[in-house]
Amino acid sequence: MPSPFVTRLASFQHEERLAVEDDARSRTFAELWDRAQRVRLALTEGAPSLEGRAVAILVSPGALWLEAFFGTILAGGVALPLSPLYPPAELAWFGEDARAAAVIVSEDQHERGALLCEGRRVLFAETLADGPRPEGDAAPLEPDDVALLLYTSGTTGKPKGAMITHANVDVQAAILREAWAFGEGDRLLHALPLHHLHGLGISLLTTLLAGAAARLLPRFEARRVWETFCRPNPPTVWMAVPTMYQKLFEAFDAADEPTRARWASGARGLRLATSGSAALPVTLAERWRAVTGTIPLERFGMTEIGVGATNTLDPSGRRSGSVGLPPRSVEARIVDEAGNDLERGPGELWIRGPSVFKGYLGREQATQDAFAEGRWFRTGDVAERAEDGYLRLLGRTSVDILKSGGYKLSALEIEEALRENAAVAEVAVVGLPDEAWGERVVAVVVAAPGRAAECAPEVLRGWAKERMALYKVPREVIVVMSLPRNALGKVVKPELVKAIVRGTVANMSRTES
Ligand code: MLC
Ligand code: AMP
Repeated sequence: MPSPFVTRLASFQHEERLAVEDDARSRTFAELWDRAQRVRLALTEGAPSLEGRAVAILVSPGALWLEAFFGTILAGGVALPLSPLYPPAELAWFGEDARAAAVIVSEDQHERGALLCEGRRVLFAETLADGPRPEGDAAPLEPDDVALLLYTSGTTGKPKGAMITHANVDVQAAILREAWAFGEGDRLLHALPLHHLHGLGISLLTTLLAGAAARLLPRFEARRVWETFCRPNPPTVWMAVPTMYQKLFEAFDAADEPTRARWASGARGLRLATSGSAALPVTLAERWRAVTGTIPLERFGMTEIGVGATNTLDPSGRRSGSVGLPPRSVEARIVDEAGNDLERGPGELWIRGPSVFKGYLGREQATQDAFAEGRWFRTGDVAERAEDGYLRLLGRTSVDILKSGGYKLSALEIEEALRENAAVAEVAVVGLPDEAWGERVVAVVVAAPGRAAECAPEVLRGWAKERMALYKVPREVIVVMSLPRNALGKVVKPELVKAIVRGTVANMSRTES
């Protein structure tokens, strides 16, 4: 059976409708298909297929990004989208872990990607589609072939590459197209990063595989988003993480009255505004209602499972503080620690369905551990179910998984990186509740003898910025004499969080960024 993802994309290949536009370029579906075919030839150099080899994509968001992405897919490659927010060494690590055979890079990212590019074929996004068009339509592909690799942080060490298949991509788009009534007339305003499922699968591919158009902004900027709501031919759909709503309201509050009235009127033109990746505070939902008349549609998802629950498209069925019901063909269970079903919970949420991923690349044990019998995926989220089935998320089973601005972060991964600094004798990374970011990453550090100066917040943050994605860098560093540990020597993180909130962490010097 051919790839349903490619078949769906191919069905739009003669459409002269707009598919994507950015600040510099626009492409119809026909142009996008034609250029992706040329990228395919550039990548395969005439071979029938890349045979599942990974292609790293380090390209700024826009039409060129999509050409590189679809070209990789049509070539039978596995797309590995990478973020320009990563420092060079981490980019290189992803390339190695995924065994990327080639890198597609945009000129503005070339310097950052130099280490990643070393020893690999390098193709420039700007000229990649300039060559001839190949014979035939695509490499031979099966539904179960891997289409993309999305790296996600877990409770152990380094991030893991989640393998998402052609069938996963296609069915996820179909489920959301149906649940959210996407049609060819829709126009998505897009400002999410493209190396995660929210920005790539849930918003961009759902839109394009519905035959609808996307406008990609180079980055999220609150004023720009409001203004884009108001332009001629305005967007019909907006998808965001809660922190974006927070930042939209900060800009709104800072604007003068006529501007606010104009922005509000633009936002009321959207037929759908969604929120996901982290809990949407009720206060933000209510502010959006005050401006537009409805609360955003909140839904729950995860890299490994796609969308696991969604509120209704009909605003009257939406419930603030709840993530709604599993969409068509997705099943949810709430279980206790022994894996027994609980009617209402709270307990761990398990998900099963056709959008659930294939496994973690090269990590068989982690893949096995992630699933319970019957291919139920253990989300690690704690949920409870209302009488009518609506799900509410209460937190995570692990204190070491944090969510900041919608990014999932591993406290252990950040600790490991900080421990490489010889001035850091001990470190515990925790998430503190934060109105704007959901959780704020805080590193509590014991300095090595005589090296406290190197652990001063701005010094340590500066050091960390060279080594981890900017959004992983602790926003706050607290230097203490010792960390609270239990009898087994394990840091008691809940105690630590409470002590920080109360301001009673012993002997500390504390500075915020
Ligand atoms: C930026 N910074 C962050 C951060 N984003 N720090 C912590 N957490 C974050 N999420 C840092 C910057 O590096 C900078 O550091 C400082 O904060 C100020 O940056 P900013 O300009 O105010 O932030 P901005 O660039 O506007 O970014 C905010 C944001 C971004 C909300 C737009 O975080 C974002 O795009 N989040 C989306 C994450 C996402 O897509 N998650 C989906 C995962 S998939 P300094 O030191 O320079 O001051 C998933 C499945 C599902 O979860 O269901 O959706
Ligand atoms: P990621 O691994 O980056 O895909 O993040 C997935 C995690 O984001 C989930 O396991 C949840 O913890 C969290 N998440 C996603 N959507 C929501 C939501 N609407 N409310 C609360 N948490 C969410």
